[in-house]
Amino acid sequence: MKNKANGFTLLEMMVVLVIIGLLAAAFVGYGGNIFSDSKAKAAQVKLRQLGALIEQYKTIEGEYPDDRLPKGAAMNNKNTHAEALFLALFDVNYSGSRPAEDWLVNTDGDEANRDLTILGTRALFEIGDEWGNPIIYFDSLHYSENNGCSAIVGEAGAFAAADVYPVRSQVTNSYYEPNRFQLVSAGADGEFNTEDDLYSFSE
Ligand SMILES: [Ca+2]
Ligand SMILES: [Ca+2]
Repeated sequence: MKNKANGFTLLEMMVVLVIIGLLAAAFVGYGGNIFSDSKAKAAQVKLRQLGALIEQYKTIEGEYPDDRLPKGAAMNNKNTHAEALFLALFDVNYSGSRPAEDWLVNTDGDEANRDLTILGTRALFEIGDEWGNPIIYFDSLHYSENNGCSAIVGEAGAFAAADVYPVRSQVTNSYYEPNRFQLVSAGADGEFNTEDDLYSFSE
């Protein structure tokens, strides 16, 4: 009897374990949400920072970066609108600020056929979002249903292509940022044209 009074019964142990399990599950769910929310916030901040670099480009060069690749520069027709922005900001003759080099990704793995940037490689990079997918850039001069970009997203070995277009308001049917530019990120799900996509013009 003495031993029993000092210990736990099996039932008491099970109740304690269940409570610990419930607390752990609640914490993981809550913590997980905080984590993905803060990553989405960081991604939105990155779009804003990249937008500021593009505005600086316009101040220096007198126009926004072209979202079309130089003729014959690329070996494929993927990620063109992301690569064109990269080429503009990393151009040898460009004197403004550039994105940090650790922002760069190359999800279609291509190379330019000549030296086009200040970098010591011909890798035709894209500027990547928080999840390593290319940020697609549209110059308002070329907004059109015909000016889409075939974007490559996904982890190594599981790449998928998606067609991305400049975005219109569903209310007015006119393009957002008609005199500036649009930046589009696939968001946390790594897929373009879904609800969690992020835009330079949204809050
Ligand atoms: Ca590329
Ligand atoms: Ca998405």
